[in-house]
Amino acid sequence: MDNFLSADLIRTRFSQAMSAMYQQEVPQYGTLMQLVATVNDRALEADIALKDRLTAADEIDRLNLERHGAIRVGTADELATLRQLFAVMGMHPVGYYDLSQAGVPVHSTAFRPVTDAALRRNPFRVFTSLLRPELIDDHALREKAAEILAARDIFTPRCRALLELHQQQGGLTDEQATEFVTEALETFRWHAHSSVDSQTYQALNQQHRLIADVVCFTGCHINHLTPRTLDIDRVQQLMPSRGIDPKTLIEGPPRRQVPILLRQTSFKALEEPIIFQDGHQGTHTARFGEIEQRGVALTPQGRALYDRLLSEAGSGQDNQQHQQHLAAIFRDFPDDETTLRQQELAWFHYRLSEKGIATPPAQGESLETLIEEGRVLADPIIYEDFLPVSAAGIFQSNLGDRAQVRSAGQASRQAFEAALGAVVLDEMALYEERQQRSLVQCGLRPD
Ligand code: OOG
Ligand code: NI
Repeated sequence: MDNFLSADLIRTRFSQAMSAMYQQEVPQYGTLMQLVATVNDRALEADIALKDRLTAADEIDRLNLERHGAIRVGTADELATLRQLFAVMGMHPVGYYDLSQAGVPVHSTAFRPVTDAALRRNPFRVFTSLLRPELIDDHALREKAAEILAARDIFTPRCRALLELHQQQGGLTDEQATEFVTEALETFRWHAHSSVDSQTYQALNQQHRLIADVVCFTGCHINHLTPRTLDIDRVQQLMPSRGIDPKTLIEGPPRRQVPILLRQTSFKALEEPIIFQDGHQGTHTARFGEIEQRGVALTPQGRALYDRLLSEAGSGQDNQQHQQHLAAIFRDFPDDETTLRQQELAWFHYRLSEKGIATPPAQGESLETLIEEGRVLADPIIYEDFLPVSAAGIFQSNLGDRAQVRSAGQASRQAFEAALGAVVLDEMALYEERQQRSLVQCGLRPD
């Protein structure tokens, strides 16, 4: 049916509406956005080749838009309904992240677009965590949390109705999509009124800050949004000059010639006033701002090397020292596209050059020869997912001194998928498929 709005467009409208709402709710996030825009402009001025590349790829206009956000939910029903809500926007659950290993009582997935075309239009993703109440060790408190969660509905009735309509019709008209975005946004709005009394809040907060964050409100407020920066080191350095308090370390790999995976940093969550059911006033700390810089996606071999080097590098107390140390350790990770490709450490998208279109690959010609002759071009496939160690670092930076490291729970992908009502897609399989398809499109048979 042609009169339905595309999922890509609904996603774009939704991410823009979310951005506008969040900038209003958290003015410091607006300040971060401005800083990012300034640093991006300067990076483009300083690097004409980069500017040309982004212009050619049609990315300049979308440069300062958010690349991801994050939420935390409390029940299987909430997670399953979110899956339907994000599906309307062409976002599907990819990957399973177990954060209990890092002392955070949640497990997570990322709702994101999966096809080349959808990612090119708008790669907006939402990192979505489900609370694991079995990690609350006080039995009575666990029951109480379950009771509070069972009594709330984080979706508006109209949002639920539109989800049903979408299922019946197979899409939404322009008008319905507009209404859908407005209604869906309500789920992610901040509530200055907690849905519990101050005592319950304190008890849950004592167990773990995240438990209070998930259980004590009537929605699953967006807890951060994350624009793309072209120079994360620079933004990290400049944050204090704009009155922004950054987390100590930039997470992920070091700065490199060929960026890999994902580098992230954030400012620390703000202490915000809230009012409890019993009229008492208090504060809650959940919302922050983050920035990210993405590089090429790694194959399983590449990822294994990354994980090994990262754990070898360990953590640090000072960002500059940590980055130097990381850079030294990561000398063992090849840093040019040709080697990354030939050693099958990273995924690439292949396409025919003009020369290749004029003289298409013939049977028996090897990919290497075609690339050497300039008939086939290889572009890095950008990493679209998240990194559990980095995510844990972001969580931890907001849990404060009182955050005790809890006993690690067992990873429970099956339980997560049962709650979700679907299996999560395998990110490696998605990257591999995209690479294979590009080879087929070049007239090459993938091996
Ligand atoms: C999510 C933290 C993880 C990321 O970018 O790795 C994350 C949260 O605090 O809910 O957003
Ligand atoms: Ni994030």
